[in-house]
Amino acid sequence: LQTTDDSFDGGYFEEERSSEVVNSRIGDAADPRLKEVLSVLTKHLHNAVKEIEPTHEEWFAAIRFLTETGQMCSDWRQEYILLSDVLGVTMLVDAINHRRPSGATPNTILGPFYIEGAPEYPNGANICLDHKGEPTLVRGRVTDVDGNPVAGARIDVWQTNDDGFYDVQQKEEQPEYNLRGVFTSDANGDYWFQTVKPRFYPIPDDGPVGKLLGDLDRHPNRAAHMHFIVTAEGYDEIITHIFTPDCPYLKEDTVFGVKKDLVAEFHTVDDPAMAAQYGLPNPFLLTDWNFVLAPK
Ligand code: MBD
Ligand code: FE
Repeated sequence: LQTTDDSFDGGYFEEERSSEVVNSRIGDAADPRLKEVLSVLTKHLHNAVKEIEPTHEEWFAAIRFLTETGQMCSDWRQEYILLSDVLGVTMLVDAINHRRPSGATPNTILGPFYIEGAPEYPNGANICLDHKGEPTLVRGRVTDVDGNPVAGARIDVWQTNDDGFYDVQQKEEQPEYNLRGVFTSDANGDYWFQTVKPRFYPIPDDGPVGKLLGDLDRHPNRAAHMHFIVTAEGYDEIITHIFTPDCPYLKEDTVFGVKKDLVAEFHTVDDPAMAAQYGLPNPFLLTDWNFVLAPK
């Protein structure tokens, strides 16, 4: 066997061309997209290792971190999504996939706390079932990019309670489906509901990703937000948030989810007649918020 022959290519490991050696093993029957993905990943991973020059111990620590990240740290959560979130990759993937026409409501991060099957309510209902926090009326219109109302849009909303926890994080303390609900825009495209002003809170930081943030001297806080998924027949699904304008973490959201166009206003309204009309205490907070849907 003439293994020193120049025509024998790709077989031997050489530091200088290490990723090429690895990538040359990919066979003709491989799916072309998989081949592209793995070739690029291998190239950049090898370049990173060449730049970092890890010791064996450091490389093993990296593998241990990734292994821990994949363990279930509660009955429903492992931490790869959170890792992607805090490294900004989730927002980058979203940006690449949702370059919407200007004027349409931008997307932001979905997060780990969405659950399907929240109660469907008539407009005006109060999603805050534990009665803690500052009462807030959220109201607005769903339109297309030309400003025409979109009737029958489905508005799925969820947020933390006034202590900064989602219902699923506190199954003992909070009523089921606390601060979750599904509303439908009326014939004019209008929707409205009652909730409480969201507060900033730390992403779950008891696992490997929280430890990494600590080691990096990064805080774990998300800017205060309300989540929405807005869908309507024929339009691009919107997965988004609204943010409060006065949150100290607005400019340093730990998962990079804040966009300028998603910061709402929360006005104090002192108007007994309006409060009575909506069944709110007086005074209350008012957030006017429209959703603009782009065609599919
Ligand atoms: C959240 O509530 C959230 O919205 C995201 C994106 C990540 C962690 C917790
Ligand atoms: Fe969230």
